[in-house]
Amino acid sequence: MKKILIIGSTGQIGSELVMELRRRFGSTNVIAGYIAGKEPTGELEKSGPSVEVDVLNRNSIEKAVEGYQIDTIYNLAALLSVVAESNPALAWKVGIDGLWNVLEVARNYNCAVFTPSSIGSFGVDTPHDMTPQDTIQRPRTMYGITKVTTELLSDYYHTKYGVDTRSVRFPGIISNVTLPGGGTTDYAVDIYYAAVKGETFVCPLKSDTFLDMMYMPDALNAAISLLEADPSLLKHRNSFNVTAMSFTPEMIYKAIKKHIPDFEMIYEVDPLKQAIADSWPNSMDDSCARKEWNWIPKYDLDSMTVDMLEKLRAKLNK
Ligand code: AKB
Repeated sequence: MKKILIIGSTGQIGSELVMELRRRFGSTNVIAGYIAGKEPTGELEKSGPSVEVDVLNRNSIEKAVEGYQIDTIYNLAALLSVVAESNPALAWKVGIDGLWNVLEVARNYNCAVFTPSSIGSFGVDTPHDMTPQDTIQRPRTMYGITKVTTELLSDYYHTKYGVDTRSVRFPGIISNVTLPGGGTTDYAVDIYYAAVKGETFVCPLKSDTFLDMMYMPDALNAAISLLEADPSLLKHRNSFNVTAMSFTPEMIYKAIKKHIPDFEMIYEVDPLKQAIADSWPNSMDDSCARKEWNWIPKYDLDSMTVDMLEKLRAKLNK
């Protein structure tokens, strides 16, 4: 049976990934790693073991891996794109020094490692429509620079030391459980909260800005399926394009308005977010993931909207 450590378990992806892994692999086999001040609470805390792990402290990773006999690490410690631009030094430290610590421990203890990359690993010179799996990656944001480095370093540890590293380039992820913090694609989560609360949504991106997106159940499935995939079928490792839908603010607004006809949205474009979004793909080609490990998303914009509105109404008592 697998023994899995999730580093960054209380973040947007981590909080739901822990629960899904516990459902699939058994509660005691999935250890929620957290940093001081971000301890698990509620179901996350009650449903299984947790341990303090700081990616910047190699000993803490080693102690957890040794203590729980871990064979698989999901390394989710990172700053999102907008926050990374306001603190590039910290983004590098957590994203790359932290990854180096994780990879060293993985090399010594023979662990598989999943570290997500992002659509942020692409840049203005990348072909924006149906962005190919293997193409030019010259991001100009610190977030993007750390993501490209993540991909390269993870591949390096695989080819040089045989560490089983695997990764996907996540698009914007939409969920109704834990809010993202400081990303360019956060608007696509915030818009649902505003709609359910009956508020006018102030959109920080231009109406025609296309970005790839994915509903959380598909994102969790991508992370888990890739680590379960037969390694002999993987021609790529770090990192696979994966997407489920591509839409603009106007399109998501209209999808919500079908269910909440009074919903209103206005635009106040944030220049930093817009510049970041303009440098990212409009849509990615994820055919390699589909071919090499049978990646198939379940949700599109309309089915996600139905589920998001239902879950948020229950959560916010609306
Ligand atoms: C962000 O907007 O920073 C993230 C991402 C797409 O990587 N959600």
